[in-house]
Amino acid sequence: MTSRNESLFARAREHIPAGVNSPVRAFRAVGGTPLFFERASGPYLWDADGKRYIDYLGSWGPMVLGHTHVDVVEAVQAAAAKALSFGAPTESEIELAEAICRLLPSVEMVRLVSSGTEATMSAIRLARGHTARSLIVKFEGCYHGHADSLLVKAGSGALTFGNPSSAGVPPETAAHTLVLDFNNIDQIEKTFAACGAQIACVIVEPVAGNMNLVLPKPGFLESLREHCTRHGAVLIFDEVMTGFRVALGGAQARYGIRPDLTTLGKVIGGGLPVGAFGGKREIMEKIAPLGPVYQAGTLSGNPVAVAAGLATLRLVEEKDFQLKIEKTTQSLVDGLMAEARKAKVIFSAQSIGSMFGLYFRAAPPTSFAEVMQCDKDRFNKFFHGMLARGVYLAPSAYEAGFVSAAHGPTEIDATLAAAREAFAAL
Ligand code: KE4
Repeated sequence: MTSRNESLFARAREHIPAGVNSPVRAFRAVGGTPLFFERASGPYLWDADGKRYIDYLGSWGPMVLGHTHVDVVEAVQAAAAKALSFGAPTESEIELAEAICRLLPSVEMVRLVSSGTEATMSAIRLARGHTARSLIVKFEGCYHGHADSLLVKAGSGALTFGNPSSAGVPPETAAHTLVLDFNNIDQIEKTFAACGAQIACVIVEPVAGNMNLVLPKPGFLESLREHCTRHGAVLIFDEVMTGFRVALGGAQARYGIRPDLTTLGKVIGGGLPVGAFGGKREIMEKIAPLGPVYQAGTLSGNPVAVAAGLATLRLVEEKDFQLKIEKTTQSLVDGLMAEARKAKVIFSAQSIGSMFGLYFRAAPPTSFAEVMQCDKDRFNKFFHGMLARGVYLAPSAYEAGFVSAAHGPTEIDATLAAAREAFAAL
């Protein structure tokens, strides 16, 4: 009998490319039929066939509180009852800007947009306008959204489908993007020595989450800060995923590095479309209409989306929020490694804040090359083994996983029970 997921997928493919509005949702890397979800609550999702799953995707990061948190839903309902959109300034946008600047001291001024891609695209243009330079530096396997300049050896869906450098990006555009190896300090030194005076910016995921989870090696982020300062290049921390996830103040607080610009998304919208870019006042004042770098958006700072973001940040900054969610995430990772050991499966895992990485490799990878050594086929089998047992992981071996504040011992125990069987079946 055809499940509703299967019939919806067939219908979706009629009018939506591959049946999805974002490639990595299509299950093409892991195989099988993507689940169509109908509702969510706390740590749980229910699909079109009414089956319940423990959710470790959290909409790719935004749902740090868990789904449909009452405070967020009520804030959205109240905002929507007053207006859906003005296309004009509102007090709530000031409140969100003030919250971001308070929680991220490196951010003195911030502009709200509607996605992480808009945030990084705008930050890159701002860095180029501020420095009057064209070259940008990114790292292989890092994903910063789908702006042309950044779809060069990108991570996430681009990596998942083996087309890290997208078609449609003119060679002359890609030529301005230098791609280095994440965690390779020697390459940073050589690149800046060779063309430091032409580099507008370095954009980095301070903790990489789009080639699976890869942590920065000691000295890596420090080296970026030192070389950008010395050569007058803008250091952009893309914290769309890590912001309010790896620490309340983001990876920049955890690692004690002060970037010049920061990009945000996901959590600051609480599930609704909000992105942001911000940083040093002297740079941000180059943005139109104050300065010559143009950037705009019809729904930037949308009152309903901002209400969801504000309600989320209020809870995220509550005392012990980060500590509790970090402990839950660590217990998941420790438990999974214990189950893999019992099943004699070559597996490793790690977490930082409420992000985690699972690897069918003896030790967590520290570079893109080491990520490529992970056994992708085994991940895919494990993914489906967990899905069949009611646990929803990211449908790609090149994505990080996420725990929410709504996950507790019940969910962790159920997940480990499912993993015990899924490891045994590999
Ligand atoms: P969006 O345009 O998707 O809101 O943000 C782009 C982006 C920028 N920077 C980082 C570090 C990101 O992780 C992302 C988006 N993340 C992916 C998942 N790894 C979004 C999922 C998808 O593409 O559907």
